[in-house]
Amino acid sequence: MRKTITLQEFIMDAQAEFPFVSGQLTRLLTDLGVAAKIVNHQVNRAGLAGILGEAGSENAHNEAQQKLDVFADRTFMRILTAGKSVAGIGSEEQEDYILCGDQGKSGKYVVMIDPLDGSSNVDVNVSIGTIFSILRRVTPMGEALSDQDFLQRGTEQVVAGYILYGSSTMLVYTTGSGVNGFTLDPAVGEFFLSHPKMQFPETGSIYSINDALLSEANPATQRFIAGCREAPELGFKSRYIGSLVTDFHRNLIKGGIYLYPSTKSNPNGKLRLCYECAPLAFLALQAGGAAEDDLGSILGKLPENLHQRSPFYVGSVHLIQGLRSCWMENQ
Ligand code: AHM
Ligand code: MG
Repeated sequence: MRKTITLQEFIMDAQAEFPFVSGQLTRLLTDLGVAAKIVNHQVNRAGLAGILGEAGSENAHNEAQQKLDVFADRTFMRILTAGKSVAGIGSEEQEDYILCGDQGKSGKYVVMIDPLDGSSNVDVNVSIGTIFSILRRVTPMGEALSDQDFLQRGTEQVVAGYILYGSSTMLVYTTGSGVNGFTLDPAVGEFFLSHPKMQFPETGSIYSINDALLSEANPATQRFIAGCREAPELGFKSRYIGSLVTDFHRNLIKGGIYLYPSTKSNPNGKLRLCYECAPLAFLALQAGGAAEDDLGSILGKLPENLHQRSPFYVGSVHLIQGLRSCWMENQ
């Protein structure tokens, strides 16, 4: 019988390979797994919130009922700040970054997080996700954190991952040596390794884009999508859920490309560099895929502010190369 490996065992085994590490990262990854289970529980009963909530305003613990994205944000904040290994957190839900403990003077790591991505899909029961990125602090321990701890290039990520609240709940992450996926068994409340060493197929037949943006999108994107459509022999399919984690995860397994382009009215696209693009780009590269913005590498991009937006193209390497050729033709 195949041995099942839990997320916790996997994290501990990885730490054992590096006996010099302090264990703070292990603790942090474990905390993310715990927070994921709590948020998952709440996501699963989202449809009942209006039925089971007291007059829609209070839950069973006499706490005000929160929108799910606020709930997710607070849950990750609470668990990560309690863990001692995190010095600061940047969240898509918060205007400014949060310093943990004493001005973020201790704790080796900084977490960037989109607590509930695609939350407009909650009301219609469509899969949603959490995206996270872990950076090493650059300010010396003992000093208060500053902007530069949060505004780091994607290449500096120590860990990137996502949680997909779908027909199954999965946690997928990389520490820079491959990508592994874990599926939550709701009966035992444990994540089990289900997708070891995930790899983007080199090519694929899926393109994912919000079609309504196309007439406004940059010419390279228009040309690439026209190429997919005008060659039926290539068998392209359009698949767009509008929930980034879900679209990314499907393309990772089946092969495909996701595009959120620059447009005339939004030259920086929509997605956030630190919480969405950089972590998924790091995962993509670790899984043998590719990720770019309009100009090329997205991981080398130094964020100027916490909530900076960026055009984003991610997926199978051949498809990203195809898109790049369309950019070249435009020059
Ligand atoms: P959010 O962080 O406000 O949820 O927005 C991000 C989401 C992504 O999950 C998704 O891919 C994209 O926005 C969809 O945008 P659009 O509706 O413009 O296609
Ligand atoms: Mg988001």
